[in-house]
Amino acid sequence: MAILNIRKIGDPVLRSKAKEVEEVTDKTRDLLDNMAETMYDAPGIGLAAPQVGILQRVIVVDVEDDNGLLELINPEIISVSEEKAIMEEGCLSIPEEKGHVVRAKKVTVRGLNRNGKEVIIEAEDLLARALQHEIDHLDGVLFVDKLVKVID
Ligand code: GNR
Ligand code: NI
Repeated sequence: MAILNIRKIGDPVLRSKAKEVEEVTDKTRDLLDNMAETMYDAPGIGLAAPQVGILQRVIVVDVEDDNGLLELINPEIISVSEEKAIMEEGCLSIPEEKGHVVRAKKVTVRGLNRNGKEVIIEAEDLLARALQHEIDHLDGVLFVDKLVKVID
């Protein structure tokens, strides 16, 4: 395993669209392992492959709930709640910056696990937040694109 270099804002890879993984292979599983190690080392609650310079649709998330480490390949949001939530976000690729973002409170995500098997994740609150944040990274979208003003 290896800790990968996390790309920072200004690096064009963070603004590029990641490609679908056509076949889940040992290389995909190596990437997942290295991404998880990098996320835990950072530490962070999620990481998307473009953040380590790899334009593939691969994410890892661990919000320290019962799901433990979630590894998703080609993740897609297949439904979102009408109910929204506002939360302060940060991003390992944008150190020092934090800001409030409005997102769906609940999402359903479909993707492939490390064995290439389809999985469906029903998520709310912090897990839903992290999944939406990571899936945005796959499309070159960063939380700073979505900031809202709050009156504190
Ligand atoms: O570690 C992270 N924390 C976080 C907090 C609120 C909303 C989203 C996140 S994701 C972030 C790690 C990261 O940058 N993933 O892309
Ligand atoms: Ni991020």
